[in-house]
Amino acid sequence: MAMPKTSPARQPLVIDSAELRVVRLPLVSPFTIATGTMHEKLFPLLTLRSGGLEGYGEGVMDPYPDYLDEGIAGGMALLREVLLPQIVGKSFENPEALEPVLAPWRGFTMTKATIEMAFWDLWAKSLNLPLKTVLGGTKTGIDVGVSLGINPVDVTIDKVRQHVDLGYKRIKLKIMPGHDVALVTAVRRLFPDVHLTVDANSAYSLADMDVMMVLDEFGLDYIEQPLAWDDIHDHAVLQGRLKTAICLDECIRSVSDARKALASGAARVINIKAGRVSGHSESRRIHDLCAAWSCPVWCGGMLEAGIGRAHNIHLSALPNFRKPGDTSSSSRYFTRDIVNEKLETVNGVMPVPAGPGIGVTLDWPFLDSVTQSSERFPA
Ligand code: OSB
Ligand code: MG
Repeated sequence: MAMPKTSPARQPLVIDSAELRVVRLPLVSPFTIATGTMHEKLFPLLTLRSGGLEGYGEGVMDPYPDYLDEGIAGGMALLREVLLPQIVGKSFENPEALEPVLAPWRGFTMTKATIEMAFWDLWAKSLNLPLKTVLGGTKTGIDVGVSLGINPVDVTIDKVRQHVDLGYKRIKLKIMPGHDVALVTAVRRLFPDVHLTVDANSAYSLADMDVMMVLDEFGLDYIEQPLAWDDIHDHAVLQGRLKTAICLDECIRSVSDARKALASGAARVINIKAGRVSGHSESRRIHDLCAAWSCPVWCGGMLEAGIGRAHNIHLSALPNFRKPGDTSSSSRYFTRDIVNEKLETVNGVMPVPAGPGIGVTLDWPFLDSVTQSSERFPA
């Protein structure tokens, strides 16, 4: 794969200042997964400024550590007290040059991604190139599916029909114990040929082998993260018994996790969320490792607003993103988004925003109206 491992050298970019907000957006409808229900989207939004340019990053951590062991409060503290004071006023030649600032700290991969991705946007803008181009991607549109939250079976069936009719390229059903086999049976009966997957968000254990063996018979493209969020070993045991591929999400937070998963046979597909794996540089390393293992990847989502969504779209332009991602139309999540550009799919294809960096601009007056707190660096 002809992809630069180190980004081209250029004039160092000085980070003049930063602005860190917490933003609250209502969701069009509540989103239920095995770990709970989200009614609104609360997220950190970071702006890095250099000369006349701005780079944006959106944190994907939830208020509390229910998806992974990272929450907004802890991430904000690390950004405020440690990371932002270390980068504001300093210059960095390329995104890799940021890594020494981030690497000493254990975990906090979502917090690190917030800074790292904002810097990639800023850096691509300083080169006057689209983010996808500096990442090594060439697609002009990306295939996407939808992730349907847990609802009564009849409601889910209506949603499947609606999204199949809109041309979405894959349907992912959220499942949990007691809401699995009957749901998939009903959907498969009505949509025998649809590209179908399930996502359990770590709700099962090896003691649920009976359910897993039944799920193995539906021709699913993959079963996403059925077992514990931090247990690659048990997924290897399960994958050894299934015909259906396992796709890991929560278990993969670094290229080292991906190496362990591939080497142990714990997954045959990997979900990359840049916001979960410390940002674009690590995403690209996972992407390349998976390509070497002939393992397809796809880009997951965390109900991102326009900044995170635009980052995901650009990342998905890389060649080994070979399965439809979760980056569906913004209007499925929000009545009004924080960016001016519409991020909407046409027939299951999301156009990659043109222009430098992530190619979207903030709707500042609306953003101000949904900002819960704001801090500046230097103060
Ligand atoms: O497991 O992929 C997941 C949303 C929140 C937390 C975890 C997950 C999800 C989704 C929705 O599946 C993806 C999206 O539509 O952004
Ligand atoms: Mg998932």
